[in-house]
Amino acid sequence: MRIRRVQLHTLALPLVTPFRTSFSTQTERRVLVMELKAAIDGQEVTGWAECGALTEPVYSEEYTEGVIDVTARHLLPRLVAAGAVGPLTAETVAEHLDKVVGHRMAKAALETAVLDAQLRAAGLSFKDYLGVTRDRVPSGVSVGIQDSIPRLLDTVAGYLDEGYQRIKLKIQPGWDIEPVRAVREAHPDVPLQVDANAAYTLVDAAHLSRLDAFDLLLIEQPLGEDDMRQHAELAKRMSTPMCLDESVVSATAAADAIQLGAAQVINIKPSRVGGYLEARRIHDISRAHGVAVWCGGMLETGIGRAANAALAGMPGFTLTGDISASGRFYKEDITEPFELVDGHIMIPDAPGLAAVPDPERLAAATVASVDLPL
Ligand code: NPQ
Ligand code: MG
Repeated sequence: MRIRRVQLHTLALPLVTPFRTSFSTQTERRVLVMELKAAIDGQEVTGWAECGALTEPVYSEEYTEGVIDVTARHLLPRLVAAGAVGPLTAETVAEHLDKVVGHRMAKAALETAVLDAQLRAAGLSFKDYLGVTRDRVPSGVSVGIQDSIPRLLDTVAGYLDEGYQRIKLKIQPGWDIEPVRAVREAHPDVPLQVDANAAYTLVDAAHLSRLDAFDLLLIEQPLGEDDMRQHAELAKRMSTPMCLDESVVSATAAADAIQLGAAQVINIKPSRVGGYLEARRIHDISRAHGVAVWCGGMLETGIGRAANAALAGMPGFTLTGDISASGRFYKEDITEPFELVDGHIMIPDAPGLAAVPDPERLAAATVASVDLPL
């Protein structure tokens, strides 16, 4: 393929309700959407992708302005140069970019847009590319920190009425035991898990082990991104399965976490690990070790939600993911909205990986666009 044009659009999408976690309170999602035009076997095709990075480096070290800069200066020039001398396919992108250290969310957006263009040119759906046989996946929801427990109970009840199959509660010091107890007492049988976004340290082990009383599916990322050994230590002191998110940035990190006993479950986010191909590698390694995985979310628009639904259709995704309906976060998505169907999200089977954004909605949400020099 020959890359013809790459644009990065910055979109501002208001959230239906503020989303509060231990690291931020978001009222708007500012997201980068990549539009990549390429010539493939004589066809002019457009590949779409979105980048998981937030505007601030508070979930991970990457942030939107940094993604634009590293893509323009260091990633795209290498890809174009590689395409000029040899085969450029989605499967070769990571190798062409491996001299650039880190910047996984930026790399993921490029690899994903190339993969989307490639699949469109081939008339192949991402579902078929992955060999997925399911037509839908169960849908879970991530519930932010609320102002009060009654407010939390109302919010959870609303999501259960909508049909969500699993509830994830954000926790942090001062908002953990009591909110979880209240939800468990109100819903004795609901599949329930918590996510701390690295808000605790090993000093909190005894306190965190009090969560063992609530029959949780898992506790997600209680400790720091770099605290792999400490997660293994904490896992010995809790009966609740340990799940890693921020710490698992690659297949190698996944293998380390499993070997060390730091993860009994892994939250797979394609953007966090450098793309869907590395995400598949983590799926395969985890499955080989009998470690369950599920698909995490970065408040994707329909572009990323479509691809995540296909990935979550793979056999090793045995736990319900954070692939919610578009309406969980957005009053109006930029693609055809994803709706819950009996608590499930349907897996798209159209050619390509991403859902194509509606041009009017895309333009309406776009606050800035850069045309990257080739
Ligand atoms: C997580 N996702 O699992 C992340 C955290 C998160 C659904 O909880 C803008 C973009 C704001 C991505 C806030 C969920 C975000 C964000 C929180 C991701 O840890
Ligand atoms: Mg998480």
